[in-house]
Amino acid sequence: MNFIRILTPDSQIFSEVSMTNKLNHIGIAVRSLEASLPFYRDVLGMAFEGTEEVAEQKVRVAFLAIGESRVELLEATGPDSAVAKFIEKNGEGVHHLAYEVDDLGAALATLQRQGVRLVDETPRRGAHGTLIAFLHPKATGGVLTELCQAGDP
Ligand code: CMX
Repeated sequence: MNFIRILTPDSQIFSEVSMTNKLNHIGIAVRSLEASLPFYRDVLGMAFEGTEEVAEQKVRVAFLAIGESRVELLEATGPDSAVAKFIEKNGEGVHHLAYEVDDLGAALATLQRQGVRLVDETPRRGAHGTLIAFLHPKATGGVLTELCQAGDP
């Protein structure tokens, strides 16, 4: 369990359980996995871990390891995919940041108590058997934020 120290406006310090201490991955929206992969794998030299379709999210993803984190390339599988809409509006680029949590259900309950606007109020299935949930970018300073809980090994 991780603890953080919080300094309140009246300078009182207290500890609270921190929700995460790890950036799990950076999601990057791309038009084509095949076209984008060579830059990350061959130019930057990241370890390519494979591709997977996440039907529930209407994306095909490719993971590349970078230290303890990953880059997740996201390709839409249909015009109604969130990634297709994002690319139509913004072009290719950084789509979301994903932080790892131990207990996603508990994390979502905490955020709801704090009034944080969620896209997903309950965990959904992500890549690699993970459980995932998104926080709305309007609640996070414009950065689409994902929380993810590791799947069974
Ligand atoms: N980052 C930051 N802002 C974003 C965003 C993103 N990735 N996607 C949308 N937005 C912003 C839009 O720019 C728009 O802002 P304005 O109102 O200021 O123009 C606002 O959010 C609403 O966007 P929209 O295009 O009208 O789209 P929707 O409201 O229909 O959906 C969102 C937005 C975030 C709720 C939706 O994209 C979503 O549910 N995302 C989570 C699921 C997802 O992204 N899945 C793909 C990845 C899956 C994976 O990693 O496995």
